[in-house]
Amino acid sequence: MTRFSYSILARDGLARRGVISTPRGEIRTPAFMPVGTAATVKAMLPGSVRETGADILLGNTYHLMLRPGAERIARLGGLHRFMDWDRPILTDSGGFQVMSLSELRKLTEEGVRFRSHVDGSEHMLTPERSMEIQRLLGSDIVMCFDECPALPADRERIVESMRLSMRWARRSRDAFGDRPGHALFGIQQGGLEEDMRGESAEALASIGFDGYAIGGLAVGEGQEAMFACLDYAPGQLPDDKPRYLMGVGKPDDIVGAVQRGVDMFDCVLPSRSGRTGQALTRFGAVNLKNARHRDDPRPLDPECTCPCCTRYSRAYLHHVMRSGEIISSMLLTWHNLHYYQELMQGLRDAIEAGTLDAFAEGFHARRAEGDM
Ligand code: PRF
Ligand code: ZN
Repeated sequence: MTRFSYSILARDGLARRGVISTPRGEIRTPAFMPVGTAATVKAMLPGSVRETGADILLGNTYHLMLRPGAERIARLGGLHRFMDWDRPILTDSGGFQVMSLSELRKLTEEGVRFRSHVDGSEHMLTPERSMEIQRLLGSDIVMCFDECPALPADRERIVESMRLSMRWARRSRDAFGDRPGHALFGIQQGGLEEDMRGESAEALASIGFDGYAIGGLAVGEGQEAMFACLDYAPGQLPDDKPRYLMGVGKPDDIVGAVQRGVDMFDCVLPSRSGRTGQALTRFGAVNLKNARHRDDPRPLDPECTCPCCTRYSRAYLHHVMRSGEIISSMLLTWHNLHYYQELMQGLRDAIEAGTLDAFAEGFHARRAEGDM
């Protein structure tokens, strides 16, 4: 059986072009993972998500444990079967979503007790329960149970929270056990404090994981502060394992993070903004609800090969968006995910060719020109 493995195929500066091998298929890195929170990438069939070029999806412990329940999904054959996606799935561990979505949270050494945002029922998540849920789902890449403080936060709060997350990382590792073909990723915390990021990286490396995430960023600090942290954080993590920047980000965040040595990303932006009429393109964001598109026969992006751009006019997209038609979400989500995957392919090709800086310059120049 294929074990979980990662190999670096090429480097350009700090950036890496690699491949993660799993029993469910390969993940080309740098990789973008579309978000399938509730066992669906909203408005897309799994086959369509694959057609955009996605190798792996992200699922959420928090949402699935509340509805329809991890044990139910396990009885129905696991998450891959349930949602009809047979390639790799990475699941987040729940702690981050508890903090942002649930009510009446109580954080202790043991874990976090909270009320469901769905029906108000009471639940407890611990590192052990999170590992069990992710096993029941059949996740290929399991994330450690961690805590992520919102920024700005006091240094003392950041330090205490990071150390708690490192104790939880140890418990996550112990509870996960040895599961060939499945991977467990540790999550670095430590806010914007370089020494705390360093302490966190050392704690994780000494436990030993199949990959390492950078958590606790994109939580209100802004791109400049995030990049300042990414100037050192990836380099503190083991070089020979994939590095995953959680919940990031906008296209320019991804380009900058790849240049700083990050290999994996996830973000709701392309799917969520598609549903609100925002298209992400080579020229930046385009709002299809804007009246300037009403009579425009041109495609959204004449160079894009997605079904939205090859078959429909801006006028049509404007009309279905304004009318609240379901196809508007389908088409714009398709385009946005296609754009993200094409960006990742461009980054991978540029790293292989040793032309990443020129690629990034061209990327920024086209966005500066703006929409046609
Ligand atoms: N931890 C976990 N999931 C996350 C984050 C984190 O810090 C973030 C922060 N951007 C997004 N998703 N477990
Ligand atoms: Zn398109």
